[in-house]
Amino acid sequence: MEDTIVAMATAMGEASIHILRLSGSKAGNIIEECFDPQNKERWSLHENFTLNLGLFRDKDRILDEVLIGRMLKPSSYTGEDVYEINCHGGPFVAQRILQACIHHGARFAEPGEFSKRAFLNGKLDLVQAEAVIDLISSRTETSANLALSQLSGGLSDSILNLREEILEVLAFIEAGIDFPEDDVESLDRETLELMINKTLNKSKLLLAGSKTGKIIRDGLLTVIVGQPNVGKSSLLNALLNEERAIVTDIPGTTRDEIRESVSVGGILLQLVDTAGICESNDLVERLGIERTWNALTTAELILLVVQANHPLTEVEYQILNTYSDKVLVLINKMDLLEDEQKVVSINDRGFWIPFSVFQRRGFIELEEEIRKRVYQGESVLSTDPLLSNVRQISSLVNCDKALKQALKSLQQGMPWDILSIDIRQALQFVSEITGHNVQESLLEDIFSRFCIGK
Ligand SMILES: Nc1nc2c(ncn2[C@@H]2O[C@H](COP(=O)(O)OP(=O)(O)OP(=O)(O)O)[C@@H](O)[C@H]2O)c(=O)[nH]1
Ligand SMILES: [Mg+2]
Repeated sequence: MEDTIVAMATAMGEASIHILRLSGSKAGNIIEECFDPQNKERWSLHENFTLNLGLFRDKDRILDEVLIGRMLKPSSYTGEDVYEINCHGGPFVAQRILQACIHHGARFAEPGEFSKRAFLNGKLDLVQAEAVIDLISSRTETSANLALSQLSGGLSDSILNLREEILEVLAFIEAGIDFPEDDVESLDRETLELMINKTLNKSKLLLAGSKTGKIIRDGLLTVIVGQPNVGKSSLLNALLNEERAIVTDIPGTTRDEIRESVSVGGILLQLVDTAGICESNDLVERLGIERTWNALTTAELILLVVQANHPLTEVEYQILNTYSDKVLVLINKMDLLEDEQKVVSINDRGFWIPFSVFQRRGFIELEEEIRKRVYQGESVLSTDPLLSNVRQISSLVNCDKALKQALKSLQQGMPWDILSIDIRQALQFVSEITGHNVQESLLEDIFSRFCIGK
């Protein structure tokens, strides 16, 4: 019999209420021993999903007046009998109730143990369980929506669908293995090739969407770069809507990296403002510039700020040429131009936006361009079920590799039992995503990242 577990589900500290969660076969007994319901008659009906007012006591000592939610198996979150005790806020009251539950036979829950039980009891798969953590930690509306859509099972369905198709391929191969190689009709080979290609198309689509999903979940590492004094820190401040970085008309104002995150068009940008790139004899400034160059290599998006009334410099060309596919050029200080035709020419070496921090010009275009890049034109929709979790993506990559290997083996005329090895591997990898086939150590690893009480 599983232990009965208890934990605070709300964060410690003073609050209007705290919620404790109790789950397991003894949960009902513990509550019976500690709870005096106000409406005894209704309580004794054992109705599911009810809230009940009463006193919580440890033997003769009354600890608090509480509201108890009763959620009985199998329809509760964990699939076991669950009671949620809403007590008055304040860590002292909650601690006393927690201790009373322990005295009466519960034990402290490990981090994520409620969700782990939900998984083991088939209430959630791993995609949904990991969506729970993402939902709790999401910081933009888009990432919350993505986590919620994963929680509701849309993504799991797509993965299960792929798994079903791989199972069909395996069944087809295994039926073929029963016959000597020569008897296998070439028609069968063609059918098999079609079947494998169909699974590959599915995994390709899911992988394409996962690039967007990962950015929605983790944000886009965005480095603001340019020569001194072009308005990089002004841009950072404008995006953040606060005077975060020092702005002056003295070149070389920013010397160290400044990191902040902000949502632009629903996409979380992990912004890095950097020291302006130039030749410098100042040691501190030189070290700052070195950091700027390093930041460019890891950036997922580079906002190259250039000045409208200056021609492009060698350094700016260098950045454009080296990182062309991740650079977006903002031609700042357009307000200084008398004649807009004089805008610097950058010869189509990337996308550029006429910009002015002072006039708040170009911000909408910037937002649109970022969204366009993240959503890969419109080939990925924000409503698609997207993979976003690194673990899940890496399992899908491995599944995709195994499928490609199977296709190659087939085309090279390998015997079918060799093919079945590749397909079995693909099946193992796709099963890991939802948790159809996982090792205990992976589960421990996943659920230990949850908070206590979840
Ligand atoms: N006219 C005009 N001036 C601007 C604009 N944006 C910024 N500036 C001014 O340009 C000067 C430099 O701005 P910063 O934001 O400090 O420039 P920076 O690129 O961070 O400079 P460093 O940190 O020295 O590399 C300041 O005086 C700003 O007020 C703009 O859109 N138009
Ligand atoms: Mg600056």
